[in-house]
Amino acid sequence: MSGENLPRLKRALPDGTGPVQAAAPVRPVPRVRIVHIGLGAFHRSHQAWYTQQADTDGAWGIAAFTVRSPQAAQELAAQDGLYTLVERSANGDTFELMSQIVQAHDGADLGTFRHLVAAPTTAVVTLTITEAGYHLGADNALNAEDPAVQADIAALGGLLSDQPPSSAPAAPHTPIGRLLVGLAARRDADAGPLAVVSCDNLADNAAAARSAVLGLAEAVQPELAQWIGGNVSFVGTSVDRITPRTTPADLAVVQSTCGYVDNAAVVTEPFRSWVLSGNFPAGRPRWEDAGATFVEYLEPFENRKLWLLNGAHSLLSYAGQLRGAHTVAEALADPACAAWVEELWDEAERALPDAGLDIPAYRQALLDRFANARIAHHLAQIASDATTKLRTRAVAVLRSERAAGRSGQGAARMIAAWVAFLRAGQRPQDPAEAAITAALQLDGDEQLRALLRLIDSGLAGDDDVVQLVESLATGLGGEAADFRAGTPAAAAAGSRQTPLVEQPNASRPLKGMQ
Ligand code: CS2
Repeated sequence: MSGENLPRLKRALPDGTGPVQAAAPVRPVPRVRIVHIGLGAFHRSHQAWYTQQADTDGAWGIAAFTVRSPQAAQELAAQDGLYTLVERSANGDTFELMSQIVQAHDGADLGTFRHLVAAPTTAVVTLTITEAGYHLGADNALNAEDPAVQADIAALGGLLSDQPPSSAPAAPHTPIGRLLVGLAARRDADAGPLAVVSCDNLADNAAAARSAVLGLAEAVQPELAQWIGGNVSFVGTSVDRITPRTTPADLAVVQSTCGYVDNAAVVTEPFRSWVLSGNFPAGRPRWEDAGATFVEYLEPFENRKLWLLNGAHSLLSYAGQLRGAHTVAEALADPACAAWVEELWDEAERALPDAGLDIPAYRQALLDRFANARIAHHLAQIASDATTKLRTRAVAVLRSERAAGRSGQGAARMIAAWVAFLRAGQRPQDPAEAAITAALQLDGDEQLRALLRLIDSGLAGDDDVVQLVESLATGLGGEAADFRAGTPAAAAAGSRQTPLVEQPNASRPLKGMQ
């Protein structure tokens, strides 16, 4: 179906006339009270979904900004913010028209961003800017050596200065840099306090957001840091909903089922969870009406999710690809990968408190979610930003096991799989890309220590950990070599995958990774 003659998604005009309204009636457009940074698929399947369910009065519209490419904003703006959410279970799909995002903007549109954050009606800023988007170092402080941070400090110095500029000031490019411009405008407008809600997979993401924002503000304008300290409530959250990148085949399914063209549709699993902790000084939607939970102590919930779900994802991503799998479901069907996940989960479970977490049920639910082969969650998508992800997903479990006198092999294998993946010539996107390249020029022990240092300096200095990771990485590297030699380890172990690492040339990227 070409779609040429099908209607486009558009909101109807208030009198019911005007552009084509291509689906179920759209509710009146809520005014903007939430500004979001990071207009990816996950925001559209998670926070936008919760807000739409909770906002029965139409009081909590979202204005969403992209971070890098403006494409998602352009596609969504062309549809008046409307898109279809496809909930894909193991048995079938359901389709829901989403209308909570009422404005979609290019993140480079700082004028609009500043105006919206400074509006007294705006009460909440939500973030899905990825782990790497905070530009924190291994010590969880703003990484002032990061060139993107340095460029933003220079740009913000000009932009926020009281002195008339001698030339047009440069604009910040990092999401935190842009957020700072918005917060400065809110201070200048005397628009009052608001909440900044991190929805990224970082341990204590409220503290991470606070550290990044205050670190940058201190470097640029200490009075702004002071204002933020007294007026911005950093709310922590644990967010969960597996949402792979939308494919052309997904868009075709929406088109043929719904009878309209939707270039911004999102496919997600039925499961969702949102646990929040913190204050909302200017109010918030009743997200609890949509199933979100508010807790005093977030840590056990976020660790359960980060160590079990995200930890298994990272382990499967590198080990699974080395063994020829493409997706999470494929990797989990490989008995060796499945056993490594269980080993990691046993370690993580020992590091988590017993009370109120029902880990056995959580583990079983994860196995069911991962096995949903109708959700094609590509391992290559998960592989990016390893240095920030592994810091959150592996280090605490490894430390906890070692403190108890055990090896921590399950968590160490996650790190070792990344090392073997790099040694096999793969280069997933990473904020520490230059340092990874430099580390890989080194040999043996020095190389491994340099790589470990990018995740956690303590690991790099622990001889036993270095030895353990080396022996695990060497084993996993052998499996990659088996693939190249045509004897896939996973196939030999009874899995049905086709090998992904298929070229003897180690510097060639994996298929589908560019
Ligand atoms: C994944 C997450 O890409 C990744 O690193 O582990 O995006 C994961 O799918 C979500 O956190 C699920 O809630």
